[in-house]
Amino acid sequence: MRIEVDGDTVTRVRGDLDDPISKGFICPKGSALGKLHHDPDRLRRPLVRRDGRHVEVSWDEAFAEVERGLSSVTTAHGPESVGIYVGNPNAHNFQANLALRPLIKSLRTRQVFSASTVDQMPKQVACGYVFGHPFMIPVPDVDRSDHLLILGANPVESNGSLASAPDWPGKLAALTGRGGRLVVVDPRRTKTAALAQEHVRIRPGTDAVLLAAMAQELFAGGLVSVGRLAPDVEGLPELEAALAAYTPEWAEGPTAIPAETIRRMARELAAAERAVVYGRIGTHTTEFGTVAAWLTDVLNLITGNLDRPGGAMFPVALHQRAHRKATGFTSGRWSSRVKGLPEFIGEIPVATMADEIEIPGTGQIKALLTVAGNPVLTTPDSNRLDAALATLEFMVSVDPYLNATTRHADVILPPPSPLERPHYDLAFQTLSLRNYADWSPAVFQADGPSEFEILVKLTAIAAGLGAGADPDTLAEASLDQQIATAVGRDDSPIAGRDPADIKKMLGDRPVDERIVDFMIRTGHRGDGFGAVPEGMALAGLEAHPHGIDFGPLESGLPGSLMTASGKVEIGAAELIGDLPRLKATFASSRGDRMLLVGRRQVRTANSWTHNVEVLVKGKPACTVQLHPDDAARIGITEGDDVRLRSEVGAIELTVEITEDIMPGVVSVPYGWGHGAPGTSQSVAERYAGVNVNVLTDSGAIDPLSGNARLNGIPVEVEAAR
Ligand SMILES: Nc1nc2c(c(=O)[nH]1)N[C@H]1C(S)=C(S)[C@@H](COP(=O)(O)OP(=O)(O)OC[C@H]3O[C@@H](n4cnc5c(=O)[nH]c(N)nc54)[C@H](O)[C@@H]3O)O[C@H]1N2
Ligand SMILES: Nc1nc2c(c(=O)[nH]1)N[C@H]1C(S)=C(S)[C@@H](COP(=O)(O)OP(=O)(O)OC[C@H]3O[C@@H](n4cnc5c(=O)[nH]c(N)nc54)[C@H](O)[C@@H]3O)O[C@H]1N2
Ligand SMILES: [Mo]
Repeated sequence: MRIEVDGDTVTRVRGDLDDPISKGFICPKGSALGKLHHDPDRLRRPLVRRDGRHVEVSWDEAFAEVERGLSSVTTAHGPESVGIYVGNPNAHNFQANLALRPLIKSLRTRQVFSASTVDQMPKQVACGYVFGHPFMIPVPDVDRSDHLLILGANPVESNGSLASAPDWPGKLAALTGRGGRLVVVDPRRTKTAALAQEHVRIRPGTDAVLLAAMAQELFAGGLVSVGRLAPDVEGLPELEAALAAYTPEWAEGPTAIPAETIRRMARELAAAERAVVYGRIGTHTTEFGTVAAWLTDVLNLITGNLDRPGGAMFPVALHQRAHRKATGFTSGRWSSRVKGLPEFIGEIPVATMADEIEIPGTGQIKALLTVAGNPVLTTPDSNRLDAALATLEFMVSVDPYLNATTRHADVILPPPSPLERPHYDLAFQTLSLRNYADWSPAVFQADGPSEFEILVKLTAIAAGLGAGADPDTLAEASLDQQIATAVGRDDSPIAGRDPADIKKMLGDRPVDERIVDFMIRTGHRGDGFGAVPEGMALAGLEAHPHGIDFGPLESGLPGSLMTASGKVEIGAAELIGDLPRLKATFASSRGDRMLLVGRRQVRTANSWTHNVEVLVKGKPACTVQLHPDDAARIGITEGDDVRLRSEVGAIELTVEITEDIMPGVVSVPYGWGHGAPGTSQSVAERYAGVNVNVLTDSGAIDPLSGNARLNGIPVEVEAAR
């Protein structure tokens, strides 16, 4: 981005035309960054709750309060009684990426929750089993594809998820412009569907059924062709056998897609020169999210499109090591206390967080940390969680806003704004449709601690070092540790080197930046601290202020596989083992109740950008969409207030009658429902909307990943009285 300033004031934000990846494309939220920075409601100083009100205090007072509150809980109930929830913005912040793992470790608790289990956990679990690592996620190589099948995603408005790229509208237009075919499967005619040659409406929650039937069609028709990877795949015969009964005729009932269409979709996919299947939120946040996530890659594999240009490919980040140890994927190393739900990637499902707070017993959560998360608006059965948070003995939030979640906190620690920290895409390079790297310096200097320092300070407090501990000392020790480990490893580019020399070569930047530099220099393109003279270091990246394009994605299998067998384990027993549940669930009609799905809107980001006027003003956005046939049947007309009722709650909002939505389905956007007592977001309060997660059921999860069902929720629809 190009950010123009006049002293302390942002005067203009534009895309960077010289950026080789974005070529100047920017989304509305990016251009509002200045407004976000200047938002008077954004917290600049820590808040502590005194006599039921939040008051500003100094950083020292705030940390002392954290130490007091946390140690009182751990002394009385042990470390297991402290929970932590980490939210989505952490993934966009390299400082949080670096600091969270040590923080969680120092808490010595298994009560670890994140937004992953209301999002991408099903894909991570599926990829964990099949490719050996939950962060080895293939992305659709849209730029070189001839046939793109999108399910349950609306990248024209969301800008792509687990598939990062600027300008999705341009990419999709280019694909169809060069004669490629775009097919979108979605119960709603989205802006993405509007660009497609074919929009297929599907009954919510049934993507796994559709994908199973498409794969079955290819097996049964002798149309499977794995190609180059054939010797590196395990489990295909088992998969074929397991899918035999999942015919298009069987799938027609559950999905509401004609068998003939399913056959044609499968055959077109197989016949295309280079094709790829890509699914997201609508596919993953369902009762069969993991199976659906797996089956998308089954289709990519059996059509010969896995790990080849135009198909599903694996990005490689600049800082990624060339050699990683293959250990395979395990889950369920422990279980949640109340419901016995298995652990995945070191955390337990956030859908059960309220259970862990409410239900007494050893290990009951008495204190909670939230870091960049707003679970009261973003996780299931919100009213219940909201009430549960009010019963905690102690709560700390690292967050720039006093909102639906943080209003329960005893201490709120606000990080600097995004313009007051440097930026490096530690997480999203590994999900990018092109290999690239970019370092953006901070625009302004922060006048409080960086988010890295805040999190390291919390780590020190949790480790018993006290609120007076110097975060730098702890962070330096962690960097020293990383250097020591690397010099001791045979496969490291700095094997056998003197740690002190390496440390010296990192110079005197802030320690979080030196950690990034260290990762880049020991990464697969790194300079190895002199071992590879033309290799990369952070300084070299900085010398390219517009970023560096390392080119299109490259094939990496089988060498990069991390499964224990070294093969693509496409027939993993855990995944095949869930097919009977799919069969049983859809053995008979599930009735004709209306089903609720979600939607995202281009000007908002989850629950937290609603306090910026330019992003919320205009026509009310938080409406329920209903098909005209349903509206007529229920007796509702445009603009009426409608009541939606699920197993767990009810909300009322204005109806928008539209042919875009499939009959039998209603769509409500998520992230809304602001203005609870004790919050201070004056703009969001005026455009409050309602919280759709009042309707989502914390008991409805995908058992393979613990992910919550956020789409395909049975609801009653009636006129509000
Ligand atoms: N019904 C339904 N529910 C959903 C979804 C859905 O589609 N439907 N989507 C799910 C998905 S995909 C996700 S990712 C989750 C998101 O769930 P969360 O991560 O819980 O929610 P966000 O709205 O992203 O909340 C971010 C919080 O971080 C704060 N924040 C913003 N920037 C920073 C920062 O730089 N540092 C810190 N410390 N805090 C910051 C904000 O003020 C806000 O309080 O919601 C999920 N919930
Ligand atoms: N503007 C904007 N951009 C965002 C965000 C945001 O809040 N606003 N959030 C970011 C985050 S955290 C994420 S994870 C991504 C998510 O990115 P996407 O997955 O692209 O986002 P959604 O708009 O939720 O798309 C889900 C689609 O699935 C459809 N759907 C619902 N149920 C089903 C089903 O059963 N089957 C099928 N096939 N379709 C179904 C819905 O109608 C909807 O169109 O977006 C990111 N980008
Ligand atoms: Mo997300």
